Amino acid sequence: MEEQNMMQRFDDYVADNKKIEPKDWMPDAYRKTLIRQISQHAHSEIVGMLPEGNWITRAPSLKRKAILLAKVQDEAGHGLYLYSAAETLGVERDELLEELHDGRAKYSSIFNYPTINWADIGAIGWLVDGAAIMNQVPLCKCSYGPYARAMVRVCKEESFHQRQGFQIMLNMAKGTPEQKQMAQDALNRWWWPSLMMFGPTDANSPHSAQSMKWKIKLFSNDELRQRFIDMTVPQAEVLGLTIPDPDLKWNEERGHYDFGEINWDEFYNVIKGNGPCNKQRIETRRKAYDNGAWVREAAVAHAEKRAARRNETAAA
Ligand code: BYC
Repeated sequence: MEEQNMMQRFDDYVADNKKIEPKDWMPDAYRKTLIRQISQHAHSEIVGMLPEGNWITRAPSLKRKAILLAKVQDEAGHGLYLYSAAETLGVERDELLEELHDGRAKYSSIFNYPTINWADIGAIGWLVDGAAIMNQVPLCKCSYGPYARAMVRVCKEESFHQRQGFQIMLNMAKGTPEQKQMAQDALNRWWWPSLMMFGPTDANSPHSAQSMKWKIKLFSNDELRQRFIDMTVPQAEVLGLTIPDPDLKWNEERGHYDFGEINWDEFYNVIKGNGPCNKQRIETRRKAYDNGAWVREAAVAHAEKRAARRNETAAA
């Protein structure tokens, strides 16, 4: 009976768009889904630092270096807010990182592609952060309070990231013919993987229906993908670049762009661990974790010393 009442209260909260908070009762499956999604999101942020971090030392000017450094630091910050939000659900950060390191937890497919030249940094900011914003703005209104609140700041920072990427693309697209060609080549390589970021089609998305009932997801994978395409095509026109999809066409009746078939075999292959950079990404994260052990130990020792000192002062 008690459980039934709690379930009723939970359902009413979700229906009324009230936030579920860490100490509120919640169904086990809701908690598990949130831990899965928030931790995968956190992993995506910290793995997402790697393709761009690769270009900090090679950015073409001091100004670009400073901007890129700030962006990559922002992604680390996003990871921290998200791991903290996951911890409110009763998991330990170390457990989550272990799952990333041993391949049990996923992270966004997009970060398994290489950044081979400077235009890729523009394409990531423009397309990858653009897709991230499209997916994450609705999460600011999701039903779980700590996740929703973390997303507010993340989204503000992502919109700065998107603009810096677009500006790199604009500079290159309006530059020399070689620079324009580099920008086009980056668009060719990042377009389809960016569309895959939204996840499988609704018909093939096992978690969507339940997550939408719980208002963790407010829009489906296909809805958000379509919105992203509709927003991005006019931006490519401003850049004077061509989206690498011969089937892309405005559909007056639908009021949306029609687009070509996504290569789902490629998507599933990448999320199974067989993309161009999966092994390298996990290896780099593992090394970073191991090399950072002394920092974590020092921080704990420092906190213990301070607590002991506080106790001594209080006892005196
Ligand atoms: N890559 O039933 P579905 C960023 C998995 S960070 C890998 O639709 P769901 C940024 C999915 O996890 C970007 N895996 O699932 C950072 C599930 O697998 P499991 C990250 C994917 O959860 C730094 C299975 O496929 N954003 O933008 O309802 C620099 C079935 O899918 C992908 C977030 O994490 C994928 N693309 O919907 C710059 C946002 N897609 O768990 C930028 C929060 C699906 O059953 N997450 N899978 O083994 C979400 O909104 C949702 O989790 C998703 C997937 C839309 C991604």
